[in-house]
Amino acid sequence: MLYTKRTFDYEYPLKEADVCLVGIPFSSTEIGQPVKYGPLFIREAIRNLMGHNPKTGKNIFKKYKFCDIGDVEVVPGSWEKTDNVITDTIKEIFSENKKVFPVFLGGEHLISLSIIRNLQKMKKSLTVVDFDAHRDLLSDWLGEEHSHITWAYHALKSKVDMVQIGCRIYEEEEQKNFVKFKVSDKIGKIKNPVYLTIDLDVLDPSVCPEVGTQQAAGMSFEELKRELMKLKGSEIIGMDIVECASREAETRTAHIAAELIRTVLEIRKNYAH
Ligand SMILES: [Mn+2]
Repeated sequence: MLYTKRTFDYEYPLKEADVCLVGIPFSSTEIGQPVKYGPLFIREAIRNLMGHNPKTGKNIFKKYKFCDIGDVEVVPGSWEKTDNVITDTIKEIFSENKKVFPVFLGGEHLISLSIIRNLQKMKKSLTVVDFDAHRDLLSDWLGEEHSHITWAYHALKSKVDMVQIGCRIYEEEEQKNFVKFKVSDKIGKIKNPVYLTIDLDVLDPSVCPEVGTQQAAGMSFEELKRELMKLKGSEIIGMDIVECASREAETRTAHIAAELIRTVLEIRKNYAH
């Protein structure tokens, strides 16, 4: 008998899993706090997560089969090489299991660009629902195209629809791009498959203090949950949680991240397996 501790009490092989965790500890274009330990400490918080939610009566650990495939081997300093590695990993995941729901743990927000481009190729139409204090809609930053504050601009150029919630500071160029690409700031009825990306800085720094770039006057946890509830009935095909800058275990930011994963898994349309 093996007595070992993993992220989930029981882990299924990827082939059989409903949900898989994928860490992407990329932290190379960050201006503020480094975020490379996000996956490590969010995993630690998931280990402490209770499955049963007394408010909803649901228990995600009974409903879903989980697996944790570990961290993608990122190439520090090279977005192009890291993008290739993420692309290969995503292809491999879906060739093993077409229906698995991937939960990506960042890492900086730029990782979402790679994920979105890959999902868009697979799905043809895709709506990205982006929770973030920032629009990330600059075309470049100091001459560099690929950055955690330009990813959304480049995602829009690959023809996805986008909804941005919680943005509270942006440059004039970002506002122009917001209008030009017809980004919405409300979650309405979404017919396309949805990819959800949550930058933890959407929450107020009093709720999530350890993030790449703090921004005052953010959402409360309850406000964010209410917005997420509007996705009930949408076909959410994957998600990420990015910009967790925790540097030790048991921080409130990592615990909030774990709780958000639970919230999304509870509201997914195909909850009842
Ligand atoms: Mn962001």
